[in-house]
Amino acid sequence: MEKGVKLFKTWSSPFGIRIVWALKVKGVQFEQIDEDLANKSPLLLLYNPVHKKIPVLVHDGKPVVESLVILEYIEETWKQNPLFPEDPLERAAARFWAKFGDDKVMPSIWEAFIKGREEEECAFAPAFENLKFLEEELKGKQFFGGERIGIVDIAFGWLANLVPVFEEIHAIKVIDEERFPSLYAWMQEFSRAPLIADCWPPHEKLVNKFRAIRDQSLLAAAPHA
Ligand SMILES: N[C@@H](CCC(=O)N[C@@H](CS)C(=O)NCC(=O)O)C(=O)O
Repeated sequence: MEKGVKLFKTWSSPFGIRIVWALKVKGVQFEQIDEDLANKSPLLLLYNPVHKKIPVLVHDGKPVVESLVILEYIEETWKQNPLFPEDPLERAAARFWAKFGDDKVMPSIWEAFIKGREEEECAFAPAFENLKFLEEELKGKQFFGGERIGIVDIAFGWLANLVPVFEEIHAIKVIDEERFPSLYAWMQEFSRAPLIADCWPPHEKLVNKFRAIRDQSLLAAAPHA
């Protein structure tokens, strides 16, 4: 059996970077394999035949897929530096917020980013409704996890990482200091935390990548003459 920990990811994936952050917080050594999703490797297809997506964590030759599931696996396998709270009710709440992020917050922001027009805030109205819940949840706390980074911070890390990219491309403010003061402060704290900042993808490279994705999508949606 192949020993060790391997992570199949891409340099820019918000799902992949969650796993990098969690392994770093736990202090687990791992090998990173950056996939080209236009030409997926035979190993990725072997390890994730159902979804054929990254991230995939391979531990001692056995794959674990789906980023939120991988985070749970990491927590159960490496007990040091816990990411989840101890209390069962608080653990349930953490799982709820992480799922809310992927089910509601992410699609609403992505939809507005891809389809909304530049400098047009109203495209983000459904996203603002979702972000209000996060603002409430964070009120009075440094991190979702309290005084230290926990599972919900890691699950929402993409907000801190990608929203500034989307804001630059759209020339608007989505997580505005006045509208979302707690979320805004959290974004600064989270992105500055050393373990997190160490593996932050370059902002300009992300802007170029996501601008190209948006341009391509707008072109495909445009009515043909
Ligand atoms: N729900 C999945 C989503 C993973 C995902 O969408 N990965 C993208 C990259 S960001 C992917 O591998 N896409 C390849 C494809 O759709 O063919 C998770 O949380 O792991």
